[in-house]
Amino acid sequence: MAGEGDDVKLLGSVMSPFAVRVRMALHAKGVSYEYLEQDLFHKGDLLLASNPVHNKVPVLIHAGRPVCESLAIVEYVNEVWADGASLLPADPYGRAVARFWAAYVDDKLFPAWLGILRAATEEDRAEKLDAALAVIGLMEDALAQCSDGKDFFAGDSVGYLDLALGCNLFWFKALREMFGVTLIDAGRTPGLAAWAERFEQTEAGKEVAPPMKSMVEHARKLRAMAGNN
Ligand SMILES: N[C@@H](CCC(=O)N[C@@H](CS)C(=O)NCC(=O)O)C(=O)O
Repeated sequence: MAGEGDDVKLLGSVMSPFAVRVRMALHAKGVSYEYLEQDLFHKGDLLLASNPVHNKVPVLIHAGRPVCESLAIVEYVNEVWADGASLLPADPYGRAVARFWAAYVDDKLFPAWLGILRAATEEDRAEKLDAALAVIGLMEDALAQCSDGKDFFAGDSVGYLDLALGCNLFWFKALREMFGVTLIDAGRTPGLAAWAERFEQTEAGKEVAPPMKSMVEHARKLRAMAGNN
C-alpha cells in the first residue's frame, strides 16, 4: 500500500469543482500531495501530456503515472490509500447506487448550473434553473435512500457521493451572488439543505473554496467566452 513518501501531484484549477472533488478526497484520506494550479486558458505541457485525451483537470499523477477523470481518481485514491473509513459503501449494491447518482450529478447537474452561469437571456437562465432544480429534487430522494437517516450520503462521514455533489456547493453560492438563484433551498429540499450545511462544516468541505471575488471574475470570463456579457 502507498504511504506518505509517495510522489503524488495533482493538476487542478481552483475554480474547477472536479479538481476540488479530488482535493476533498485526498484530504478525507489524509494523503499529502503537491498541488499544481493549471491555467486552463493557456494549458501547459504537463497537463497536455498527462491528459492527452481530454486536456482537462483534474489529473492525479502518482509515482509518475497519470490518472484522469475526477470520479475515477476518487476511486483510485480510496483504493490506494485504503486505511481509515472507505469513501465507498462496503456492499456492491451500495457502491453501484453511489456510482449511479454520482454519474447523474455530473451528467445532469453540472451542465444545468453551468448553463445558468452562461445563459444569454433570462428565459434561457430560467430554463437551466428548472433543469438544475429537477436534479436537486431527485437528489433529495437519493439522500434519503443512501443515508438511511444518517448525516451524509455515505452514512456517518462524507464519502464518494457526498464529494461528488458537495464539490459543486461553492459554485451554487456564486450563482446566488451573481444571479439571485437558490439551488438548494430548505423549503423545497429540506434534507439536502441540512446536508449541505453539515457538509460545509466538515474538514473536507472546508477545503479549497476559492474567494467569491475570483469566482465572479472567472464566471465573467466564461460568459464572455460564450459570447455573453
Ligand atoms: N469529467 C471530467 C470533467 C473535468 C472538467 O470538465 N474539467 C474542466 C474544469 S472544470 C477543464 O479542465 N476544462 C478545460 C477545458 O475544457 O478545456 C472530470 O470529472 O474530471
